[in-house]
Amino acid sequence: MLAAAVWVTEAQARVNDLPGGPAVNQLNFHPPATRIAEEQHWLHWFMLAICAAIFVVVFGIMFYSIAKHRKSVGHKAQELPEPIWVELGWTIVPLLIVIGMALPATKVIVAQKDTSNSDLTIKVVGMQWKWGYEYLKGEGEGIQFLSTLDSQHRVMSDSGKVAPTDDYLLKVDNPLVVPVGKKVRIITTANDVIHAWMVPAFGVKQDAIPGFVRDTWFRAEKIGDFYGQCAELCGKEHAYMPIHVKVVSQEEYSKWVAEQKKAMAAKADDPNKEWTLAELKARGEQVYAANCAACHQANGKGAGPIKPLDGSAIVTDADHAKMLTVLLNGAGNGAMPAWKQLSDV
Ligand code: HEC
Ligand SMILES: [Cu+2]
Repeated sequence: MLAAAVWVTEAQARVNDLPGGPAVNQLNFHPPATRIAEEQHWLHWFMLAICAAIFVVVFGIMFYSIAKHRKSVGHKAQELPEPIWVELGWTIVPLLIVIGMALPATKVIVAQKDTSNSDLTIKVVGMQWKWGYEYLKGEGEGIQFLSTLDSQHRVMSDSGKVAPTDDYLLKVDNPLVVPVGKKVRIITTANDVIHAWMVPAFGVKQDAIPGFVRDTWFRAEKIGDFYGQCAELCGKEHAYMPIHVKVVSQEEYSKWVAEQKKAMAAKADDPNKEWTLAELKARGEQVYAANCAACHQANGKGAGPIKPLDGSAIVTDADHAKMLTVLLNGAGNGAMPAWKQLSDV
């Protein structure tokens, strides 16, 4: 009865399809949300059909011949003439098939690479282990933020007790917001190692390489939420850098930009401000909760190889330069990430 009860409650609390993300028992690609993704689907099935047809014909003839003309029923090996038309035939027909597949594929690849005339340009920076977004051009220019995995999801993953969650490990604090129907150029690069920015519903996957700049683009045709993940093995928390793109209407986008600008203006620190200790503490608590607590724990005690900050000789040292050096450059071969992106305050 206990087992049955567990089974029933588990059946009730099931994971459902995530629109714009993975589906339960998904076999095909994500439903496309851009023209490019649609073309990719078409190419995929087109080529699969050609390959399947060739497979059936070739193996059909082969197995038929093996079975029907086997030695044990009296067939003898035969010397065959090699007429030129056979040689030509089996050279030209495959060539035509290959060309027939390469032409439509090339058309799509060229379209995929055409990042000209974009309405919006966004720089995407891969970091161990989060994404940085910076709106470089178009409406929203100047907006800049980091996008990290929702801390609740990390707690679930760390504890191994995962409640059925449709967007498990795909939820972020700050999604990338873009307007529907606009051409968005994405410029990728990285801070530390190679990452890749991938959103399957858009048919987009682009490596983000330190010291290099690559680009790709998409024009979302549907309003909604779309999900992806880092697609280049980038270290132990590779699975914890999801991508969430929110496609909204033009009006909603303009509203979001206005709000974002206001929030940024409010957050911008007055360089002449004299900070009181209480203000600095409050500010530090926010920064700690958002960036450090995932590893060093909310109580600062750390865990395993993650050194405690509470009582640490480096933290309590009168010479703060030591602590700042760790903070700016990281430590333990990157186990403690570098935090150059934090503001001076
Ligand atoms: C990805 C996990 C991770 C995150 C996030 C993280 N740290 Fe660390 N931190 C570490 C590890 C691991 C060490 C130990 C490094 C070593 O081996 O020396 C460390 C060491 C430190 C030390 C040196 C402690 C000592 O006694 O040597 C300080 C200071 C520190 N971290 C501050 C921070 C602050 C402030 C933040 C947030 C802005 C932060 N860390 C975020 C993993 C992390
Ligand atoms: Cu990555």
